[in-house]
Amino acid sequence: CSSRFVTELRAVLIGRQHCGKTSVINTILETRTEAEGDEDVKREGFIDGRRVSLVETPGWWKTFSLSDLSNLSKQQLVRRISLISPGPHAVLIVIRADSAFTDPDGRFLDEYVELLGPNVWTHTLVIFTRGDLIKPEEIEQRIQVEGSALKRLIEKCENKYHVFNNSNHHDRTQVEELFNKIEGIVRKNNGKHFNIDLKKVKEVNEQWEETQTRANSRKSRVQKERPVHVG
Ligand SMILES: Nc1nc2c(ncn2[C@@H]2O[C@H](COP(=O)(O)OP(=O)(O)O)[C@@H](O)[C@H]2O)c(=O)[nH]1
Ligand SMILES: [Mg+2]
Repeated sequence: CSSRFVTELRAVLIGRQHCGKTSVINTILETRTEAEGDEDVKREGFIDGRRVSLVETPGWWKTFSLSDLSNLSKQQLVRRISLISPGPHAVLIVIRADSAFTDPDGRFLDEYVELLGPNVWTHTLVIFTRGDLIKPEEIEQRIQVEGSALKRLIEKCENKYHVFNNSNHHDRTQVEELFNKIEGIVRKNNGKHFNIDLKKVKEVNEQWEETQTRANSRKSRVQKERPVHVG
């Protein structure tokens, strides 16, 4: 296809816990990983002869409010995004098709996504998971509801969204269609990825290392101070 601007496609997935981020990566890469550890957050594969790198960012619980977003979760987000240096071509916002998207959900998501930078919205696309549990026209109708948080989100993403069914992970058409939409994002941005603010990443990494060092020295102090029982 003549619109192949880049030889490698990099994307990050953002969304609350259990919205289906890992499942989307599994469907795209035809894998079955369930691990949640840090070692599995970046995964790579080849699609249609092109390298694809995907990073899963930390999720949050439905009941989270903006004030719960600790500095630690912000650090984790930025650290994980930095795995996809020099920056993602697409930011995939994952939400469940079978549950309501409320005003607080929208406000939280806006703030979270904008931690990456105010210009991020030209790279975003919404993936609705659990497409198997709803009728396709239902999503269309919900997106059209005037003044709704969902309509606002989709508009911010310049009407780019895709409905996914991870329970039918053999359906490659849905993956091809998703990549056509991601291609659209790449074209619109003239092949340029979203620039990670490297200064911010460096700051976050330094803070992270400081926290780790402090935690480690606390741990070894506690171990030293623990009385040793002999016999
Ligand atoms: N029926 C159905 N279940 C899904 C779909 N996508 C994800 N799930 C289920 O939702 C749960 C959470 O998915 P997971 O990918 O672990 O979410 P994550 O926490 O965002 O990584 C798992 O039990 C998945 O099997 C889908 O498209 N259809
Ligand atoms: Mg996951």
